[in-house]
Amino acid sequence: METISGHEVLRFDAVESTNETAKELLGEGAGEGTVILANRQVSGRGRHGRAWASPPGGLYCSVVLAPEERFVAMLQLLCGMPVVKALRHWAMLATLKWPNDVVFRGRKVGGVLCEGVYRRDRFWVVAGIGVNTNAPLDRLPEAVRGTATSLKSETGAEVSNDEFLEYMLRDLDRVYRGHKSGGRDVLAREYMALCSTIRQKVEVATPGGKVRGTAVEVTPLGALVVMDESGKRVEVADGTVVG
Ligand code: BT5
Repeated sequence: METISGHEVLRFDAVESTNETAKELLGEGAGEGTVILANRQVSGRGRHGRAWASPPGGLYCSVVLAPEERFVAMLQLLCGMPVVKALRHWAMLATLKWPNDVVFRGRKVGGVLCEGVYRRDRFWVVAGIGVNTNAPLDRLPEAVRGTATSLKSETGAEVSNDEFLEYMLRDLDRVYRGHKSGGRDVLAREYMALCSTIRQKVEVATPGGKVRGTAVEVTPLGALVVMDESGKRVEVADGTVVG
């Protein structure tokens, strides 16, 4: 056990999924700020039941947060910002693809899976973050390889996952504190500045069908606003940008 930037970091070699470990530990008394870190995941998860390939070399962590439930959608988006900031610090000009894919030249380098859970009579969010820092691309499944990249393959330099985590957690602290104290409008603007989906023509797959148009903004509650072909503003709360 040790502490990075005020967080308690619990380290594991292999877990099924750091999000699952975090949820188990929440049941056993873990609290806000606990970080679960693993060298690899046997069944790392993405959003909507998708998988997250987690070979050794990448960074796989989950952070326990305790936000107000009604602001969770925006918090999910904001959790991608520290990843982008850290990648930029290590010379990779990554951006966010709404909601929280981390991409570089159209290839995915990281992702965030936030899950809300009730434990010990209150609501928590487990923010799972995966980054291909030094993950060897040839260890990713073939279907993913063509659309993925890593910090190491783009910059040629191996980064210390501990240093990367520390940088990320420090920025997450800042974002999380701002979010809790009501600075959500400012953070939404900061998010938009890092988000390459804004001003793009997009096709968004949503639970209610496809939405096509131009992405114009992200609301302080985290929805993507798309101006469709007829000029109507459509707010998309949950979805995946497919084109
Ligand atoms: C995400 O889902 O991008 C969220 C990924 C979150 C992973 C972290 S790791 C720590 C924590 N514990 C977990 O179990 N999960 C979190 P989504 O937007 O659904 O993207 C998933 C898609 O990304 C897959 O369907 C693949 O196409 C692609 N993909 C999977 N593994 C990848 C990888 N390592 N690098 C790049 N792309 C990948």
